[in-house]
Amino acid sequence: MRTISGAVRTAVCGAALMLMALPGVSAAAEPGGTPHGDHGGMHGKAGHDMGKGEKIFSGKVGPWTGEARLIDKKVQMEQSGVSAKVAARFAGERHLMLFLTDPATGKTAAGVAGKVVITGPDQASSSKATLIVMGGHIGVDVGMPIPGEYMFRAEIESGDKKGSASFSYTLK
Ligand SMILES: [Cu+2]
Repeated sequence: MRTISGAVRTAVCGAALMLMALPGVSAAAEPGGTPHGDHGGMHGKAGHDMGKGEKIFSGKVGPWTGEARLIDKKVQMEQSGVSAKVAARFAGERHLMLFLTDPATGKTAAGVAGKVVITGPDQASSSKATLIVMGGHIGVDVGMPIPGEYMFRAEIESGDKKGSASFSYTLK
């Protein structure tokens, strides 16, 4: 069974999908049907922006205004039209997105980087993942295989600016 330590592994996958999101790199270049190949669509124009998924946090993150959203990847895959078999591979996986804006300009904060520590319902397991820059947000795939409360602590920095936010999500 997958544990939330999977978040570390999927962070690597996030780096791969960043490359895939580059213009000129078509989804056809990916081996079809692999979970990683399916990621491409998620960061395409059609999806994956503010407003997607479920808002699980909004508020100040140091000098920035932040919003965190969680996407159920299995649901998103089902909606994208892939086969039920492919979608089923994403069961228990969520995509965490953190949107940071500069409150003075309302624009997306540039050059932010960060990490997030996720503690699962059993308290014993926690993992730290790097938040990858993905267009208008930073994010990472998170394994959330069992129901219960997950705690997130995000540490964000950009140059000499720093901020952190803690929030939780109860998976039913
Ligand atoms: Cu993302």
